[in-house]
Amino acid sequence: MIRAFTTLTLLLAAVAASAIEPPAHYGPVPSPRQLAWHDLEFYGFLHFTVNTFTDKEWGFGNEPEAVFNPTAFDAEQIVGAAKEAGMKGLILTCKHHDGFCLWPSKFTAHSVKNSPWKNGQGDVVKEIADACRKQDLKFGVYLSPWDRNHKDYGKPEYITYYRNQLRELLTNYGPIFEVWYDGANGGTGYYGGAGGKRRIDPRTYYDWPNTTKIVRELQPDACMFSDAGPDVRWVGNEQGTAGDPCWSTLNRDNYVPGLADARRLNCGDRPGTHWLPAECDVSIRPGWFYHAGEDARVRTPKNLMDLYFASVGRGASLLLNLPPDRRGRIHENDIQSLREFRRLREATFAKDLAQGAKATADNVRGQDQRFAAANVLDGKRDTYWSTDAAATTPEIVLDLGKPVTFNIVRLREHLPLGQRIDTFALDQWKDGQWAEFAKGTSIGNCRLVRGDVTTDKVRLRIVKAAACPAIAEIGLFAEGK
Ligand code: FUL
Repeated sequence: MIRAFTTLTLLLAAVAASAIEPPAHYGPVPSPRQLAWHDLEFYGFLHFTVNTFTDKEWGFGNEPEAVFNPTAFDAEQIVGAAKEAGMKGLILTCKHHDGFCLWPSKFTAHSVKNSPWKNGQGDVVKEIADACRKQDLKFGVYLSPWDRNHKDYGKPEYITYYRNQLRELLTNYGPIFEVWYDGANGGTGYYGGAGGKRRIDPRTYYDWPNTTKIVRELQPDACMFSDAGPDVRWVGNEQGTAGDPCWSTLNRDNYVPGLADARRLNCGDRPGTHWLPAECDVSIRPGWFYHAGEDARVRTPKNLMDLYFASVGRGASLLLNLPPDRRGRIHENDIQSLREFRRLREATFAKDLAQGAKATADNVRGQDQRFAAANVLDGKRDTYWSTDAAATTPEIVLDLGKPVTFNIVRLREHLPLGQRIDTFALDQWKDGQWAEFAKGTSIGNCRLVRGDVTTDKVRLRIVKAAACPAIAEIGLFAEGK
């Protein structure tokens, strides 16, 4: 009898537990490829072409192939510098606006194959892609839609050329994590010797939907970047700073590559029609390409740290450009700054001071352990604290057990359920009562909040949310020195 009763109780409990569904998602949600991209957070750009040797930022398109001749090209050194900096991937300018190709494309003579470098036998794309694979970095490609060298730029034939080149890059160099479409286009150029100015309509000329299909077919896991995505959006400036707020959602249909409303891209749209997170592209030097005259103008580690807070810390990613020099290596000054930047990040984030705290919430979804408050402390992004559907302004307290000093709070939402929280506040327990020390808007993938605090209890209050929260992480850190 007792056994039957126990079995029945267990059965009922199991039924009740399984009846607690995870919250329904809110608004647009990330695709699996976007989720994988969100994990990267920090990766690099390599701007390298004839400009490196002509001291220009935008080549005209008439540069002789002979100018491309790095004296000591070393892909392992370039990739090693990125790896040592803690970058998770590298995107190479396989072809910039000048049209010179860093790989021996079958479709043009304007490439490394007609340069003196390695007697025309070299392939920069292959060497960088191979070194990335060897050093466990992801590899991405930049193929400028604007081509100031090609005779057909502005005509339909050029679109065929562009797609042929994209196919080469997407089939011959292994897995690609990101394809980067630059919005700059149309203007003066060499254009096969014809010269003059060519204007295109960025809304129609490139026929992006059909190019998207090619990328999806050849590299289904690759994210495509442009002013309008479709997977990752431009942040609207080249200073490395996302807006505050910076929503990961956008009314995408209002945009095409090359026709951007920079101010809106900086902040995103809420709720937005698409999941389209922002990427902050910025160079470690004033220019995108290497100029010896800028050797003393490399960003300082402290400045890079500020950029990290203004990009990754606002839910975007940081795409930091490292320009290889005329040797074909990353310059010593850049390496020094990157090393120190890495050291500062590690000194800051290696130790989560919230570890060991006790988390309690005023509401836990269905009282189910799967949605427990403690999930915010387990270091996993796929577990989260959530509440009953009606509890959209709950609070969660971390009891640290003793006074702890920190000046950074890291928050993460569980992205597969969408960006749910509009506004939050953070309180500390002080003199026998709660005192607010910070508040903010969007959270998304990551929100870094700065504020000097010493306390034994921290509270996160959800002030406004479109749906009950799903918080994956609350971390406390002390900025490294
Ligand atoms: C811009 C280009 O015009 C720059 O040269 C650089 O490549 C930067 C990343 O994007 O639009």
